[in-house]
Amino acid sequence: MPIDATQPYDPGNIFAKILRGEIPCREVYRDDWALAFHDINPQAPLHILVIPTGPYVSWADFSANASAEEIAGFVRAVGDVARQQGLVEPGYRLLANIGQHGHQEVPHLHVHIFGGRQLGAMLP
Ligand code: DGP
Repeated sequence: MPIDATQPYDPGNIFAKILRGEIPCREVYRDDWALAFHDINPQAPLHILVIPTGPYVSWADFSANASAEEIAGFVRAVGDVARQQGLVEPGYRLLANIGQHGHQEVPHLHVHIFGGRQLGAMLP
């Protein structure tokens, strides 16, 4: 079920539990600003989720309320993960589902990284 992205942050959400180490994940990257791990239901040969370490529901929440340092650190981490995974060439796709119309299911901001094969043209 897609979430209402205007809800207050729920510290019991599944990605908050992963951040706290209460639920395991296949981690590929962690720093002060971001955690990256393999998606449990991969839609491409490489499907990684990158989440900010801070408590942000959505892009609107993050962009309005995170510090410039958090935003820069998160954006840099997404690029670093793609680079570390060898995706810069031949390329990859970033996707963030936000709120009900975006079909966001987990109420902690996350960016999907898809790669490892030729992806199709993106349709809404
Ligand atoms: P969405 O909110 O629609 O952008 O997608 C959420 C993604 O999170 C979906 O691709 C599946 C993934 N996911 C959900 N629960 C878990 C989990 O417990 N572990 C991992 N690794 N991924 C999860």
